[in-house]
Amino acid sequence: MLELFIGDKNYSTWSMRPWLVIQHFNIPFTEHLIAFDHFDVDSQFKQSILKINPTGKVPALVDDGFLIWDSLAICEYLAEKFPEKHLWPQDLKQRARARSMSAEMHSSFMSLRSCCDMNLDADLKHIGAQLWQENLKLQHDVKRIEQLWSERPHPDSFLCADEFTIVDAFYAPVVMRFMGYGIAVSANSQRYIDKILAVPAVQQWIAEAQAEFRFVACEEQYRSQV
Ligand SMILES: N[C@@H](CCC(=O)N[C@@H](CS)C(=O)NCC(=O)O)C(=O)O
Repeated sequence: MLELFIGDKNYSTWSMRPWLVIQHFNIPFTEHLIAFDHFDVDSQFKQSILKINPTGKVPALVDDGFLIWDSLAICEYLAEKFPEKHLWPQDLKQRARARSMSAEMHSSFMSLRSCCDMNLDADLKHIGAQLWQENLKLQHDVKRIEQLWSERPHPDSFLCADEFTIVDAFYAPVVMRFMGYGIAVSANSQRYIDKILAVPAVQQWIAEAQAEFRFVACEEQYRSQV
């Protein structure tokens, strides 16, 4: 039995990625949401997740007692466990490209990640406009992402295949950030954004984030209590 441990859907981008994959590909799993309070060692969150994952982070996947941690390793494990579901693109080169892009997401875009936290509940367009003026590194991150998105096989395809694959799950939280902070993108990028927003698993994540929303101060750079 697969058990996926995640954080608050409003904030947790790393949880969102494997959750979208497991949900989109209809893989049976049990979800355990470990609510964020803060990330100090004495937090409720740490007390709970440390019993499952010694890194003290989400996401974590437990398969009949066997732990897999880190979003990318979890997606790789699912791809190997369910080869018939084609979680990566079937074309060799597109598969390599999808892995390159996922790894780049995993290790880059520090400005976007640090100043534009995902916050599905918040409209932060005024903050986004200000950040855009002041932060050249943010502009650089967005430009690189738009370049990657523009190189998809067809304007109407997902990033590396006609179908949604792991790499799209890796960039879905970027779509959420662009929307929340009102980052203006090209018509071609907007086409990809619309495609991601039409994926039922993405819609479900957003709806559940809204339904379960809790204000978590340490995840809110730009808002005080709502
Ligand atoms: N590289 C890890 C990052 C995991 C991560 O940073 N998760 C955040 C939640 S989105 C977390 O658990 N933070 C707790 C902390 O930093 O103490 C992955 O891809 O899974």
